[in-house]
Amino acid sequence: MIENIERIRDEARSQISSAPDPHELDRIRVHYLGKKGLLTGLLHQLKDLTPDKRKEMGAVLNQVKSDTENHIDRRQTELARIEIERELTKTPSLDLTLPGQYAVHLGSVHPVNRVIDQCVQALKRVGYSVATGPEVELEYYNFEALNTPDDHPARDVQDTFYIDPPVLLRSHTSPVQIRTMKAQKPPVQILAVGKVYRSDYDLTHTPMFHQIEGLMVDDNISLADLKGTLYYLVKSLFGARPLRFRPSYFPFTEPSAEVDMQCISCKGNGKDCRMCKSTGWVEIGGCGMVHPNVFKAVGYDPDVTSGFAFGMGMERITMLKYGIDDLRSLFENDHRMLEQF
Ligand code: 2U9
Repeated sequence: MIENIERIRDEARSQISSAPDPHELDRIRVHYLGKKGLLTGLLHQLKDLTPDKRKEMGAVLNQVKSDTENHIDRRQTELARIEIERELTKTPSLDLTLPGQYAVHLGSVHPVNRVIDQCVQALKRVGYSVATGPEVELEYYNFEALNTPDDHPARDVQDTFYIDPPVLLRSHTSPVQIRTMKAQKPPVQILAVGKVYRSDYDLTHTPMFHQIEGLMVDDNISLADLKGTLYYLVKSLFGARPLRFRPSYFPFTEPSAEVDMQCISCKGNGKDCRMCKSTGWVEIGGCGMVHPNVFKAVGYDPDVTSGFAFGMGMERITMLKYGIDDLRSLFENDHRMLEQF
């Protein structure tokens, strides 16, 4: 029996050492050590031996079995290493010059943010700094401190999103200026930039849009300062353009005006012009001198302090600047549209 064991051991060793892959190695393991394997078969034959012989042969057989298992483990590790080495030395292992499988869409600044950045940069150059405030506001800062009476239509639930009165979503960025003025004395020269919310949805209105508002407060601030600032801002966005100030009404400014810019598409002649509906002018925002009641609400003396304010909707300015005629395209985030900017 011993010769038989040694022959099987040597044969197993040689086969294990030359096993070319893990699959073949497994086949060899089953052949010798499996339930019906050669070494397992010899173990079963032990029962036919005398007790002394069974003990002796049993010890030899167990040693051979354990040696064979160890041999298989070592060959398995070796084959795994050979496989890794083969992968690493493949030429070329990884061709970095191959084109990717998918087109990579690079992000870009949204056109609305681009225009906001342009406004902010232009106005920072003439002394403004950006102030911020909450989008979830109180009626007091959004309306009351801005001289907007209780029965003003803007306060209606039809126009303003109330969360739980007096808590609402700000309908303009003006509460930022109220908070800033309450916290500091004149002079004040700030921009309030950000999202505002109005219950309005049609082809030209969205329930959320972006505003930029400017406020300049000091002694002797005049309507001429306001006009000069707006001419400057328009020049930096569109190039020098004629402006038109149409008298208007806002609760927080007096006098108040709506601001029109000569149409950049038809240059003001209005001929078959879609941009200005053939009027020669496009509305770009509103403005005015800060109402004395607003100064009183923030603790400034309206007899010594004066100031101007203006406001613009950024989606509208973006559409004018880039000739976009569908407001919805600014909200769809379609790559084909955004990649053009
Ligand atoms: C304070 C005092 C006055 C900001 C102003 C406008 C006129 C205006 C509109 C433009 C288009 C809103 O986005 S829009 O619909 N804005 O017409 N905004 S004056 O006046 C202020 C602001 C803050 C303390």
